[in-house]
Amino acid sequence: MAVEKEIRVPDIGDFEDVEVIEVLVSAGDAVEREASLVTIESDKASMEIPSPFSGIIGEVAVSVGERVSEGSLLVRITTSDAEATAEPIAASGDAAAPEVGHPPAPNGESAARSDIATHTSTTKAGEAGTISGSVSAAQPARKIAAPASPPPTPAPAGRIAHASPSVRRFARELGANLDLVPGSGRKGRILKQDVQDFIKRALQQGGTPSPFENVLQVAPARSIDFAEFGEIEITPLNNIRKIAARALHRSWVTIPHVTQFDEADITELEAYRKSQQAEGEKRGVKLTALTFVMKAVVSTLKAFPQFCASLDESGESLILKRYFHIGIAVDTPNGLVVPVVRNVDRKGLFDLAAELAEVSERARNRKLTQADLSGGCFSISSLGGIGGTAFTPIVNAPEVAILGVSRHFLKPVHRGDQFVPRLTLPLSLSYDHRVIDGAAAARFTTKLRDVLSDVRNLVL
Ligand code: CAO
Repeated sequence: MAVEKEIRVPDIGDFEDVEVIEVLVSAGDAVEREASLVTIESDKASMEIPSPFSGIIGEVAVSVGERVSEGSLLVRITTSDAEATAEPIAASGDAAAPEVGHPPAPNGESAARSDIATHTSTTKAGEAGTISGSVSAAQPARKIAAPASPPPTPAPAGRIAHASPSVRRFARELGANLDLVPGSGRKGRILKQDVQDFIKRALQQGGTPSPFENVLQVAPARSIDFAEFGEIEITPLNNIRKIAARALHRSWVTIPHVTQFDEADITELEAYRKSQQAEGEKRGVKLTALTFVMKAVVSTLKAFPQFCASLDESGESLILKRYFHIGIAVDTPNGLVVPVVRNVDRKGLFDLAAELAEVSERARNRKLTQADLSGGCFSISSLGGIGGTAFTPIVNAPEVAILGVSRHFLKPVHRGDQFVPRLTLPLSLSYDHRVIDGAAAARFTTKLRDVLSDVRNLVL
């Protein structure tokens, strides 16, 4: 037999008179036990109140903006007898406020814990003061305290998605990146409807709504008959170019790039490099500036681990790598390839130079394997042997930064009361601004410049 029950705000600790920021159900909705009914938010925390029963919502007694305290009526629900007797809470019959201090139901407990774990781990900078958790009328609500040292970190760049745990869960299930979903709720809060609309729009655009794709709508390229304007020759692109083109295009449109420029004084480094030429000839290797740059990059990566990292697929976590495999862009007659030199931190300069020569030779002879091309942490693209003063390399995703090296030149540097010529190496660091702040990038190139300027850093 069906019975009507009232669901009220359970014990929410010290919170009183907190605002209802979302009502997640309407009259007539069929809800499962543990489904979230409303979200309430104080200045310290937001919480969802789940239903202790499954059933049909009869009346919703609160609306957004209303203030509630423990015992306030939220909804009336019609549930089956079996449901009502199976539920483990003290509230019974026409359920008044839940019993304070009632031992939690084991299932409810674990469900709530896993919920909290998920939501706190996905809470972002900028939301640091809002810790979300679920509370159940089946147990005294646990207060989810705000962090002891609160100051919410300002968003690194752009908007920070503000959404309740259930909306986050819903977005996660559908693969929608909340950072891209416009929020129509109060103060830009993202509602379930916003996620639904976002997915609908993405589907209408004919794509799969994955976190970083299909955010651009561009008109298709016009078909042009260039022969109308003069003589032409059509050369099909080889596979290397086609694969590189896809990867480069994807990185270019999905990664917000910024490039930081700097210059390193490599006068001493160059003198040392020249002093090692005879030794290099004996060993049959050419020690170019690039080998030193590789070592200097690793030493800088150790100081700035976020540059030796990748975003996970969801874009919600950063994977820091504790190994130092460096991709080197190699110019080949068939196009650009980026083989990876492994464990650069563990290799000496001559060994690295020999490996660099060997891997670039194989690249030019199309002898690289898939293993040679995978596992990189950070890439270097050196055009120093060719020319140019600076360029903006494209991040080699899923890496988060790439260093461009241009041709060194003699720069008059003012020292004491005169100008002295210093050999100067231009550096161009492109980085993924989702992961790396401009200040961190400037610190990175400053450190790199310092390491390169003092050759002892590289040879000791
Ligand atoms: N400034 C001035 N001279 C430089 C220099 C620099 N920054 N870097 C290298 N050189 C010199 C070298 O000392 C060498 O001089 P010598 O011939 O007099 O000995 C000459 O330039 C050629 O060097 P290299 O290119 O053979 O060797 P490398 O270690 O510097 O680079 C490799 C190796 C494989 C990275 C390079 O050959 C290459 O392919 N570069 C192109 C990378 C590329 O295409 N990047 C763009 C990708 S984005 O489109």
